[in-house]
Amino acid sequence: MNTRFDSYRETTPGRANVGDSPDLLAYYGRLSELGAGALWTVANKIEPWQPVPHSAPMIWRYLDLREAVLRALKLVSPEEAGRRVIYLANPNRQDVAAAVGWLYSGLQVMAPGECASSHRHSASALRFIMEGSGAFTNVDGHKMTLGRNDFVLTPNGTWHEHGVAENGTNCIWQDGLDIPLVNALEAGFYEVHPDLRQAISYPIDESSSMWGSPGLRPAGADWQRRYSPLLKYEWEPTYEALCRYAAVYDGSPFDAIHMDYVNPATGGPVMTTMGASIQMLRPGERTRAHREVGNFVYQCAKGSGWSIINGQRYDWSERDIFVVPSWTYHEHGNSSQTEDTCLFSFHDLPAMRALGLYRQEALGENGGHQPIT
Ligand code: 1HN
Repeated sequence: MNTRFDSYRETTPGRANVGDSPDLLAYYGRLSELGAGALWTVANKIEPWQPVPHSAPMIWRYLDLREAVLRALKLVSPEEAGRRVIYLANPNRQDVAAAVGWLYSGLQVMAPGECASSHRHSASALRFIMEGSGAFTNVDGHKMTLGRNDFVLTPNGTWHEHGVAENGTNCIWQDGLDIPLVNALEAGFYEVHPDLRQAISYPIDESSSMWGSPGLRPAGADWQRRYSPLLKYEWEPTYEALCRYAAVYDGSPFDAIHMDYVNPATGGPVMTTMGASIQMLRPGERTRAHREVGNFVYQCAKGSGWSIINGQRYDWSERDIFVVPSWTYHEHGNSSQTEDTCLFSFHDLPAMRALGLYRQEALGENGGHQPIT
């Protein structure tokens, strides 16, 4: 047993600063027998001055990962595996299968004619389509066709199944889930659909037709659920929105031309725990460094660039995925002088905001910290 209890001592007034003594050690032993402990032995550890992320900043380069992901096509079937996914393992978060913070991410691969079984769970999920044609997903009977850089939701509690049409090609998409968070909260349920398949209950792509026109919503539509009625955000209008924004504004000094995917019924985030954003850096553009209470998984959707995360440079190009842990300074740059670059990201900001935990801070001009709100 570790008999040193004073290893977290701090001298700042207001912090725990109790040295060990034979009497105290005997006392801690007695407390331990009672299933109790003295707060001052752990207080400085469990109340850090600021967030201490356990996750490492990481990059997964598609050039390396793609071939390994495609190999899974021959090694396991969707029937055997349930879902044929290669997950992104942060070395410091292996125990909870998180890519960063309490967020999971993986690359799912399916061949033409394959379909994974329908299921639902307490975790919320999203997908960003990386390559291939003919992919589809069916969410509670809303079947959607999926193309490159489309962003699609499978909110918690919805039945969902994915597949690729017979006349399609091998498809790879990024999955993002809050499953580590839901598990940390000990709130997760999982069910396989009794028929393994679900019916198509609406016209194909009906949610886009109904809710996907910018600035317009169906008059009188009553949407009471806690997730977006728009389930698919297509790339063409998304990219067009970025270009139109970039034509009239400089954008954020920290995130350039930055837009959130939103629930068109509320203007709020697409789901309760996870949100998603898209940002554009114009040719040669470089952002200022800031940090936020929140965890981010980025995928380069177009072009190439670099990010400096906690002082280290990570170069990325199309389809590379990288993560920025909570309260970690980061800045992004476009490495091209002629082409724009776009970063898709998903994050836990809706959870942070709902819990009143969100903050951000800019890196000051002379290395100091300059709070911003
Ligand atoms: C899930 O439901 C899917 O539906 C993919 O394709 C990955 C990882 C953990 C838990 C559920 C899917 C998942 C997942």
